Amino acid sequence: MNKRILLSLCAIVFLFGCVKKEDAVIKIGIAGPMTGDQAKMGTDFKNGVSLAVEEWNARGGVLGKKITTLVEDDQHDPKQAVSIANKLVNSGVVGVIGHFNSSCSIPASDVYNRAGIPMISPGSTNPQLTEKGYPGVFRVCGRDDQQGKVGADFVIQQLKLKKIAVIHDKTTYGQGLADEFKKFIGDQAEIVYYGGIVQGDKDFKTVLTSIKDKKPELIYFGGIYPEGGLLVKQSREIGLTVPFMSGDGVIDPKFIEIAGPEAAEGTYLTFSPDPASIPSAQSFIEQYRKRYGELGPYSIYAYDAANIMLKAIEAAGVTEGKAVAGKLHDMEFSGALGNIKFDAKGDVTAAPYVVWITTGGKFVEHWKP
Ligand code: ABU
Repeated sequence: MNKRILLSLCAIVFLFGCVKKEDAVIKIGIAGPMTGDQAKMGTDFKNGVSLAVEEWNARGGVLGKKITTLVEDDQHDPKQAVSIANKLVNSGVVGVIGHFNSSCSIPASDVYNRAGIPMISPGSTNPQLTEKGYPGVFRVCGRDDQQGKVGADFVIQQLKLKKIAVIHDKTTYGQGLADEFKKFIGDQAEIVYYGGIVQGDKDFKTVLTSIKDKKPELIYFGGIYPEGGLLVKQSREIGLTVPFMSGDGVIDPKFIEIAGPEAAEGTYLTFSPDPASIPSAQSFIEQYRKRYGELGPYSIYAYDAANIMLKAIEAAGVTEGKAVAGKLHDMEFSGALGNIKFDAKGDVTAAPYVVWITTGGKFVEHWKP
């Protein structure tokens, strides 16, 4: 055999080996903020997905193959999100669970859509994510036009307030949620202040002092817990004692830790009902606590998102994105959160937001619309 034929044979054997190795496992991407001030959210995602994948692997995997996860950190930065989306696509993932921030999920969804890889976000609530009409984009959480309405209804119908200040963090999620809340308040109350802060800033006393002068009865914040905690803490420090209200980006124990339990007392937050009262969630809660400690707000959403993705792959009988997305659209899934069905856009058909209150250093369900 001459040298050239031998080299060609070696190349074929090498390539065949690579392909075989790629096909030996099914890869699922996990994307979110794994480092930085929102790392708690990324960690909750990773834990929830990992638990689901361990359970599937203990039952033999999916389509006869073991499942592995590739975890990527978007640092809640849209550019980084696009970069890691490309990295996940090039690494051969067949589906992605992520991202957390709407400002990351939305640009990353362009990448996954081009590659034909389905994504399920456990926690991105900005409406734009599913309004693009991508067939492979899903979320298991609700939307900000739903939670913004519940927040506004609570303030008007329950608290009967007439003067409200609205702050946001200028992000897709934060400003979007603040605008939804403001839209649903409409002319039912006076918005005495509306403005943005910069995510990552640490001193908000100047803006809080301007707000104090306007004498609002409540401050609504669209944003995430690092800034939410500081805003509440610093408002108390300048003698601004009116209640705060925010959304699902703030409902994490980190908020209470940053604000301090005394300052956080009485803060209202919109989020889904407590999984502790959902019968189908009990086994997940027990297993998660044993493995990782107390679950975060989106741990159970990440767990359900992973199970849904794997059930769709199993039902499709292949990992090809179009077939999997078709199953995601067609099937009804029974998860830890209960039954989940996606509509034509990739949103869940039911998103029951309620109002929680922070009391005694804990979050407690407070009002149901
Ligand atoms: N929904 C909570 C914050 C994440 C996001 O939608 O940006």
